[in-house]
Amino acid sequence: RRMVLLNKATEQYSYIKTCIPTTFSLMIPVVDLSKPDAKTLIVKACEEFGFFKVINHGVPMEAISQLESEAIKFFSMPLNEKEKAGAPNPFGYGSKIIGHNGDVGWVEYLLLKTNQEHNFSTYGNNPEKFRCALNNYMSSVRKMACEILELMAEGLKIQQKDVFSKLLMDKHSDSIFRVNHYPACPELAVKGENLIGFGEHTDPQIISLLRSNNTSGLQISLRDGSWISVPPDHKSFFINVGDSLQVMTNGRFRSVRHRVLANGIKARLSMIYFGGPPLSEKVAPLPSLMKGKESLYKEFTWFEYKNSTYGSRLADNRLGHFERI
Ligand code: GA4
Repeated sequence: RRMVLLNKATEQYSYIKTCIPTTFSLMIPVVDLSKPDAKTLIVKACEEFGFFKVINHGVPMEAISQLESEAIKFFSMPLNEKEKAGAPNPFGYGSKIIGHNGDVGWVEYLLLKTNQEHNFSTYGNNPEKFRCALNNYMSSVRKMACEILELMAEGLKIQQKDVFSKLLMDKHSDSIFRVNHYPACPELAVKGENLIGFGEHTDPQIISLLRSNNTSGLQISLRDGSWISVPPDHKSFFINVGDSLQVMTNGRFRSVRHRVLANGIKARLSMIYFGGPPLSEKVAPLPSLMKGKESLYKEFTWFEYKNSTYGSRLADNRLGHFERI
């Protein structure tokens, strides 16, 4: 009887059969931001994986744990309380449904704009505390994002150090913040299958900075299409190259395909800062990186790319549409 109920609860999600337990990869690049070789390692990691882990990131553990505890409090409220935050169209609380085109996952989440005041009065029991924790965390993570983007510019030998970072610093920067909660799903262990928490995709923005608790689940796809599990590390940040950065580097950096599998034993909580350009910004290869070569991409603004993104399915190859043949 119990199994039947549980099956009902998860049948609408896509199961994928992979080997359990997943093997953790030891090949994920680690960049120590306090070391002089950081810029070289970042460029190498962005070319090979579009993904790396950052230590000595400068975000105070205090800011991280404060936001984490506010998020845990929020997600532990009854559904009707959480729904008071409003539906995620595009900013608010969402459960199971991702985007507007039929994607679902074993996840609930909060989506927010980073440079716009939200009506926080509906966020949990102490909205002011939540708002402070969020603002504090976001400004610290944006600072790290800019440091990393400046190291990238240096590593790519671009004269203008702030070519990328200025887009995140712009007051019209279209950056997003997301908190994902993947509840533990105990029947998975019984069935010996995996359940998709967040389906495979690439991030459309420039750069994404992810921090999670110590629960596994994140996987990245390698160039050969194989998936590797990222060992969780609650003290570090994981950085993704987004589609826009792939375009700005004319394909030299790769936006990484990634996904999250639900965990049978522990809940996973992740918070991600998606650094995006202003809507009116042209997303195009930097002239100094073309070296006489043609752009691999058609011209588009972030507004145009974002529009096409929101009309797509999670797993779609969104850049394909903008490639020059
Ligand atoms: C993936 C990256 C970010 O989480 C996000 C996601 C967005 C959403 O959840 O609303 C999208 C997804 C993301 C790409 C394709 C579309 C839009 C869900 C979806 C099916 C906030 C973003 O910017 O793009």
